[in-house]
Amino acid sequence: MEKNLDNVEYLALSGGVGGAKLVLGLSQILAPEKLIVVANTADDFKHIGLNISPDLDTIMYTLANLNNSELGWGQTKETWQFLDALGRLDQETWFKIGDRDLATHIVRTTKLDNGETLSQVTKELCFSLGVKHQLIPMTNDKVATVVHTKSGQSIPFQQYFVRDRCVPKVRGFEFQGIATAAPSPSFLKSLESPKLRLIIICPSNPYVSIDPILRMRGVLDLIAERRIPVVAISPIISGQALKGPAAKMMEELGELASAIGIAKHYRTLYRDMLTGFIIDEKDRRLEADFTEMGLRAIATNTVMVTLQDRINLAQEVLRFGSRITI
Ligand code: FO1
Repeated sequence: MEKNLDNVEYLALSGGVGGAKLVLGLSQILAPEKLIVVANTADDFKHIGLNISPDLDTIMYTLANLNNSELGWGQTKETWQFLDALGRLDQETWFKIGDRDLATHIVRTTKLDNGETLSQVTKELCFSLGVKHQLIPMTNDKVATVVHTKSGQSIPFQQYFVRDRCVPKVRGFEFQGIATAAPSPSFLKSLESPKLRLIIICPSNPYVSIDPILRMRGVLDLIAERRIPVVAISPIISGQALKGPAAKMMEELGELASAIGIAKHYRTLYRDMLTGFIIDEKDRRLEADFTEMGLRAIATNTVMVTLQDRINLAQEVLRFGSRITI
């Protein structure tokens, strides 16, 4: 844990797998009261009667040391008896819910049905699993990503992502409910906290993981008012996403599939919000292009294979953030 007792907070905005890796690194060097993690919930959906929150769960399992490192999602030491039984009952099994993971969805669904908010439920689940750092859903309201494809279809996100394996070519995204969704109270509190020192945009998919968080009512204005550094880490290395469809989406949307393309995306949508950008050392030659854009960028290893890689990147992010003056 960080030794100095500075009264500061760090806010990390994250999607699932890639973001969770950096969040784990941050959690190793920041005390629980100093790190607030806000997760995308636009991937959430109702499936076979259950409320599923994939990004919240991926981060929660990662912080609880329960995540399935092979799959990237779900729990470790998972078994699939429930899914097999579901198949025998002629139900859809494209979305794989493991036996251990099932418990989480049942508890969440029951508590939500009993009138608790997603924030409350997440806090209770985290407490039960021994997660000390603050994990918060971006909103307690329903926001649902719909993928508009080039063939004219509109597909709910998980069907596009899991069932259709991201094969359909994308034309754009819609976040149903975003116009009326309120950021969750703890998210707002964190954005307004005088202790907030740095906002970290995790190496998550900008289109479907980070955009929903930033596009909720008031979020961008609150960030602008704070005048604190906002540092993003590129999820694209040498034109490729380490995991997931970000690079494919960029090509299909006619954007440059590179770290520069990611920065341009954030710049176009969010004006001057971004103050610093971290790229992988393999993209070091792009540093000059960032300078030309008027954006401070540093290159470092962003491929997080080991726990030490996650901690090193987290340290680099905090160091870089502390050097940026607004
Ligand atoms: N991703 C898959 O690719 N296939 C699955 O069957 C699958 C099941 C699943 C179950 C629970 C959960 O919390 C996540 C799950 N994911 C699965 C991951 C998830 O749907 C995506 O990675 C995210 O929505 C994208 O961030």
